[in-house]
Amino acid sequence: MTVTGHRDELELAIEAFKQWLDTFVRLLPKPVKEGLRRYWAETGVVLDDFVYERFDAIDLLADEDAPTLEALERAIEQAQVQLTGKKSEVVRLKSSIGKLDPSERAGFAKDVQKLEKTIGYTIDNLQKYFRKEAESARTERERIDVTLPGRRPRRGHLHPITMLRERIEDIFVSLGYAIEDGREIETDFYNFDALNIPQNHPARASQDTFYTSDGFALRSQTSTVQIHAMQRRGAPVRMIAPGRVFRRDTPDPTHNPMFFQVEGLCVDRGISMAHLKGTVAEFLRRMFGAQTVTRFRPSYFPFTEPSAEFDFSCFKCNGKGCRICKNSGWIELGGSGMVHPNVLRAAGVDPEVYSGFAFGLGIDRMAALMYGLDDIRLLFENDVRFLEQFD
Ligand code: FA5
Repeated sequence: MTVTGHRDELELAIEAFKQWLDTFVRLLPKPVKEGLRRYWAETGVVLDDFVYERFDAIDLLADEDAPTLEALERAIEQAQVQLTGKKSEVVRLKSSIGKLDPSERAGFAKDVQKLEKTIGYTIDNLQKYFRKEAESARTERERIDVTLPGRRPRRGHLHPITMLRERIEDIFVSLGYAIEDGREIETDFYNFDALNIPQNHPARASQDTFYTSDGFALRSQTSTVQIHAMQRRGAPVRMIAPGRVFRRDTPDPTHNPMFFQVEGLCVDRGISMAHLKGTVAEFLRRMFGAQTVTRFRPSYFPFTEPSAEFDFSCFKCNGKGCRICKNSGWIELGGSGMVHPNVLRAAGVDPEVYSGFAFGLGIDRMAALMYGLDDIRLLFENDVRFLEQFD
């Protein structure tokens, strides 16, 4: 076999290496090129002339477009594999030496070795430099400047419903009420029977109440806690129970299938409707100001007798009529009444000895009114841009 074809291939391999160098050097910003030259001078590295020539070439890239030191480091690693790795042209040429004419073998082998050495040495020295530079850039980036002001963690705040719930709790605690925590999943006994809701009452239907697959109800009102509280504490008892309730209501600006209520219960000897009215009126005065007026309207709830719904004079216009109270001067807030004797009995309290009042109100609609929201669904969309306005 003649050496001519092999010589051509060797030339091509040299050309490929020079081309790689060309492309690589063009990526280098001026300060990096200068840094490299200084580094070679300091460490006494001497490279082939054609390497230096390329470093004198024009800068094609603006400094700000230059790749990062890490990217250059990676590019050199790739070149190392490509130009000197197992599948490289140099290795292929080396393995073909044996097939050559013995007279030409030694000379060709010398030239291939020279190329291998040149590539290896150049790449090795480039690699050393970029490793060192990338490493010190990393250290510089990660250095902690203790004189810099700290990065403040973004402070969150309570959800508007939680803020309102806590205000309500504070008022009732100051009136001597305990806070009860109820269950969200209930048996029919607590959700309906004990609350004097008859078997055929529409609230029991699955169109109105959510049921778990094994027949438990998601409580549709916090009134269920009245029963738990009386069973647990007996009489007398004074408690409020804030919590989540669930109804199969289609979402709209004033309805959500999940919302918050606060239940209130006071059972003792001689409790009358006057205590109910006094308590609710005092709560609303503390909530909305001393000028707040409360009114009660006859109503019906299976678990209270008599029952009443209560409204308070609009906190915005003081009863004159405005957009918030829809010009009526009043805002509806919740239901109330004297605890039905059947309810007391179901919870193990003797209605001959004790009487009590109860009330329940929805917090979501109250929050919407207070914060001027025209849609209570906003409260559950969890959009931070909305929520962060309530700080
Ligand atoms: C009740 O739930 C009774 N348990 C209240 C009660 C307690 C009466 C104790 C007597 C004694 P009502 O269904 O009206 O009542 O609901 C009370 C409040 O919940 C309403 O005034 C309203 O503010 C709120 N509410 C009702 N449905 C929804 C809904 N889908 N989305 C948001 N709020 C609602």
